[in-house]
Amino acid sequence: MSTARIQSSTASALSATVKHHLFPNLRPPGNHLVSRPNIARLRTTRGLTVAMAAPLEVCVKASVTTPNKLGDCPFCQRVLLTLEEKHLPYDMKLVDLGNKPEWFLKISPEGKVPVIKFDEKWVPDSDVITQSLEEKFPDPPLGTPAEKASVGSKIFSTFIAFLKSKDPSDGTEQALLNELSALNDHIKENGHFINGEKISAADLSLGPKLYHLEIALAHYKKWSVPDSLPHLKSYMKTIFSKDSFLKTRALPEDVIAGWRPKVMG
Ligand SMILES: N[C@@H](CCC(=O)N[C@@H](CS)C(=O)NCC(=O)O)C(=O)O
Repeated sequence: MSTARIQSSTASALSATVKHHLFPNLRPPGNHLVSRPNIARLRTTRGLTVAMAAPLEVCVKASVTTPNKLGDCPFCQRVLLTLEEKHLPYDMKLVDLGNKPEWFLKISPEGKVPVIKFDEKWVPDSDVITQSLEEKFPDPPLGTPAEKASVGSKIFSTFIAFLKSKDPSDGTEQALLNELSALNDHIKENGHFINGEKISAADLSLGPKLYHLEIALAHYKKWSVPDSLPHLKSYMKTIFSKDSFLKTRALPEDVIAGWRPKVMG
């Protein structure tokens, strides 16, 4: 890896690397599943040479409201959250989905984000990407046990149906409330997160979707999660205030702009 490339890595990449260096129990990225370890050497300003993971390149949606900001794709945030929670350095490439550049369509023929580069190959789809990250970089483990992996999985589709609905008596609000209520009960019984005390992949998938739900329904429907679901409310607050979430969340104005076509449609 060239010095220029190392210098182009983000501050977040460096700080994540330093975390690895300071906490040796956090295994550095790269294990037997990685054919070419993603490791480089970095000479720090103090003259120390430390092992540094080469940042993983990841293409994500760009903001439509503010230049050089991350956009409102919940699948991209899911991948970024996974990278953050695993303390992996990454190099984010913002893609204007309204005017997709040629280089992007070459690596993502379907024109979708997120895509990530593993071993010189670009891989799409947040399900596939997060699963691969778990296999390649198992520490800290983020897997959700199979029996809990689908908790909350109908929330996004019921949220979209309610958001698009123009008929208050079509049952879409109740369908969403039923799903939210089931999640509230699950959190009440299981702990702070879907799999108990520790955050896991299911939370990292659901968190960005709940963030979209909160912003879009407040804006377009003047609707908010009822006080009768306190465990869900505190679950959302806990996830939304995590450093990893604050660092990777979309701007509320982008979330609002992103859902406008669906609401108007
Ligand atoms: N199943 C995919 C969905 C990805 C997806 O739908 N991404 C949207 C942005 S949120 C996209 O790239 N859309 C293409 C476009 O808007 O042209 C995943 O989980 O990664």
